Amino acid sequence: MSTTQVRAACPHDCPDTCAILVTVEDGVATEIKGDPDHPTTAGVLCTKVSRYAERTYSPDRLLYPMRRVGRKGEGKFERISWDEALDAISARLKPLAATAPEAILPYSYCGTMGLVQGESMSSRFFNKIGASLLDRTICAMAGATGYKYTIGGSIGTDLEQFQNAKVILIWGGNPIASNLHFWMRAQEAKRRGAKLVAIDPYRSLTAEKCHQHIALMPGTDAALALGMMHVLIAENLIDEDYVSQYTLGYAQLKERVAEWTPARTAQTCGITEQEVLDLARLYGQTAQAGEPVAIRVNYGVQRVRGGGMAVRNIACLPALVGAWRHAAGGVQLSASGSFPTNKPALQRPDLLKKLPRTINMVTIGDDLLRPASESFGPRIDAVIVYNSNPLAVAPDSAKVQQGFAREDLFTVVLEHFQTDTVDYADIVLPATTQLEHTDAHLAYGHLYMMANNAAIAPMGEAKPNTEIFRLLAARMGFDDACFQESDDELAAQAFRKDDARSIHFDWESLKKKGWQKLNMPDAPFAYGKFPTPSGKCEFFSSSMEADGLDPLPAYIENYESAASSPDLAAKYPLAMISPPARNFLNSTFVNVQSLRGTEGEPHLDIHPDDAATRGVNHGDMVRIFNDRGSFVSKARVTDKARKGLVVGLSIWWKKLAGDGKNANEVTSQRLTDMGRAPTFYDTLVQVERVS
Ligand SMILES: Nc1nc2c(c(=O)[nH]1)N[C@H]1C(S)=C(S)[C@@H](COP(=O)(O)OP(=O)(O)OC[C@H]3O[C@@H](n4cnc5c(=O)[nH]c(N)nc54)[C@H](O)[C@@H]3O)O[C@H]1N2
Ligand SMILES: Nc1nc2c(c(=O)[nH]1)N[C@H]1C(S)=C(S)[C@@H](COP(=O)(O)OP(=O)(O)OC[C@H]3O[C@@H](n4cnc5c(=O)[nH]c(N)nc54)[C@H](O)[C@@H]3O)O[C@H]1N2
Ligand code: SF4
Ligand SMILES: [Mo]
Repeated sequence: MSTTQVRAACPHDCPDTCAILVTVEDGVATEIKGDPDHPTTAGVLCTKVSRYAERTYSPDRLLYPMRRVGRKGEGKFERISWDEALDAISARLKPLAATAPEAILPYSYCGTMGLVQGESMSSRFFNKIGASLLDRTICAMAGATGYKYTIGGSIGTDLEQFQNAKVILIWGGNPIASNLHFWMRAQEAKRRGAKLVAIDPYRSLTAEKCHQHIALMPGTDAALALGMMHVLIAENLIDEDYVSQYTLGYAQLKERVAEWTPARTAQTCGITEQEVLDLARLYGQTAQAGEPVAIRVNYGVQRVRGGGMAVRNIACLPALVGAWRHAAGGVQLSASGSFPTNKPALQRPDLLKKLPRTINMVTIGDDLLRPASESFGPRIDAVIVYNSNPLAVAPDSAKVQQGFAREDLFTVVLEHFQTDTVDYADIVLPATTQLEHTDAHLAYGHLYMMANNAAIAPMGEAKPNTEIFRLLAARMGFDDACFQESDDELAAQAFRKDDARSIHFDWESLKKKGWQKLNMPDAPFAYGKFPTPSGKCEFFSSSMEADGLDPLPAYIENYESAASSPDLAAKYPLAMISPPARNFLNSTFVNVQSLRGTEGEPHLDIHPDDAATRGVNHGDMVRIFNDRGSFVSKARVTDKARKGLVVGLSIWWKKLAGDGKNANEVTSQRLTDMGRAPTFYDTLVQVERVS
């Protein structure tokens, strides 16, 4: 028997990008564990990925190409050969490419975060065609944009420093579920005496384990940050020296936050004045005592109309109190901007003959239903989906479903499993999993470049995304040399070698070692040097002004709230959020029996008072609805959901839910204040018991 150990990296859309050791016995992956030597993984994988072998070897894997034989959505297919599949696809794409290339749309997101199996050969292929570009904004763009205006780029506190912080604000995140290796550091900080505060409308698994939980209403974080700044300034808890040397626009900020008294803040957020005062004092006084105060701000605050502004306001706090002076102070949103990736080399935008239109992945529902017009351009006639499951994850799902059900739409889906989206495909192509292909990774929660080696041979006739696009390129007659490059050749171009941070990047040695930390200072902004236009932390942003936004921190109400839309709130009085369930990763893993078994069935958490007025008892089936649609879940009557809020942990495969629907039936396609991002948690609903 031959036993080897292969170095891999977790491909999932999770900040932690764990280093993995795969034990392979006679060509079969028999054990998957966290690399004990990798500092952030520390030998620990989450429950989901510990089940990666179960997922890879699942009898439900798609193993060969298929062609639809039933109606769209029915999910009936017949096996065909790769040649037949590639011929069928090129036969449909060639005439479109010749006459209206923008009628072709790629639809992809982060099923894998790999730089190679994500957007490399695929982008080359679509650029060569001149297909519509996809605005990949479904997750992080609101916050990234607000953060960029303020700090200059997605760079922040290093994960490996958080255990030394004395105060950690966990703001709009549930790391026990979605950022486990940050939680491990926060726990260590707690053991060393740090105070942990969760800011979250829901008493999540994480909020439950923090010292304090501030349960504000969804979409009011920007106001809380303004109120904190008000108190910090009023009580002289700011670092005058840091502010004068390394920030821009303090005088205007001071004027702006003057109106955000604790009373107004408390009223806006649905919390008490004392909570506002205590939070600002804990943060400011600890900083003034010379101790590191840190913020982990996550995606929960961003999925509302003012999501960009919320992150911007929060990102102002560390500069105000001089927290950046400490390696363990500051704020982490995403580390992705620390990585000097070489995307132009991977994706080859130079292959574009002219700049095509851009379709926002968030509005795919409306856009699939839009006719050709002067302003829109050609109707979308072909969609190639990979690394994504739009039928389950995109908002306003009824529209998405209606769009993909169009008989005249040609849909190709590259997948591991027969997802909700696959059910609407004309041609299905089987893709390899991370155990079966090569990739290079960055991380958005730590600072290591990562390598993934293929551990086992592809299952059935599955092929890596890269190989599928290579074959399609050949079928289309694209003979540019870039369509010949191997996955190793692609991976070798993943990071720039002319950047001080990744100057030591070498693919062959990264493959052997598995991981390599970037060259970065421990405290990135201890002496200012923010990558903003002014080089300072910008309380006042001329770039925002130029982009038609308020240049100062502000509060932007939700589209849907009692304050902003009282008529709507009269019909639909409950705010609904649908954050990640612990055992799923977006809609990935929902079909893994053991993990779905742990989640049980779709639930809706509802406060006892809100349940009582609706005659809803614990365990009742309830219908959650608004003008966009409805779905059914089992009610859990619990004060984990604050009053006025309901929580449906997500993202369920529709077909694995009792009523064939999920939370995105009621979410909207409206976009955020900046970054063109979704507003999943800016949703009002009503709830009723169903018999
Ligand atoms: N297990 C698991 N891990 C995941 C994912 C997953 O699906 N499952 N998804 C991955 C992806 S794609 C992403 S983007 C990240 C997401 O990472 P996080 O942003 O950390 O997501 P959550 O863990 O849901 O934490 C969001 C929290 O924000 C709260 N929240 C909702 N609305 C608001 C609000 O308006 N204000 C505040 N302050 N809080 C609010 C929710 O109640 C929830 O507890 O996680 C990644 N990791
Ligand atoms: N209601 C609600 N909706 C949400 C969210 C929410 O919190 N609430 N969160 C939003 C967020 S943050 C995000 S990031 C999006 C996530 O949306 P998506 O990125 O679409 O994430 P997944 O649902 O995990 O779908 C990824 C798919 O890619 C497939 N895949 C994985 N690896 C490969 C590969 O190598 N090749 C191919 N061809 N396929 C592969 C997986 O099998 C899976 O079906 O959802 C968003 N939708
Ligand atoms: S999903 Fe996140 S925590 Fe789990 S193994 Fe992957 S990177 Fe690590
Ligand atoms: Mo995400």
